[in-house]
Amino acid sequence: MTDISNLATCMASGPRQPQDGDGDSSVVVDVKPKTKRPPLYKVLLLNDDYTPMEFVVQVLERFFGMTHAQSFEIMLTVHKKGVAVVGVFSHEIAETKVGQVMDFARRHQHPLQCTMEKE
Ligand code: TYC
Repeated sequence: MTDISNLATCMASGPRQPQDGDGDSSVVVDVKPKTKRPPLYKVLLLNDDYTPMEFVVQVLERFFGMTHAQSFEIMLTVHKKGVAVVGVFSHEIAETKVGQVMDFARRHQHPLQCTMEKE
């Protein structure tokens, strides 16, 4: 990083420093940018033998904003492969989605499982 906006000037002084006439010496050092993108989390839906397909489709429509056709497609992927990523979110949003799905499934007495993992 050599952008001038990312440089810091350190003032040093002492008997053995090279002099620039004003009694101090200056050293320009590179400073790392400190902004980092927040980590993202995949929300996963897991297959089971008991949750009705239409319930899973409803979950995907309701909590992940998918159309009926998209929801049906993802539901079938989970049914056939065992698991699918249904969205990628910040930690807080992913946690909220997982909680909403688990709560909705529990209230309807279905064993549907939803988890999250760091991308
Ligand atoms: N395997 C379920 C059935 O045959 C359907 C299902 C799909 C369940 C996706 C969970 O995440 C799931 N009724």
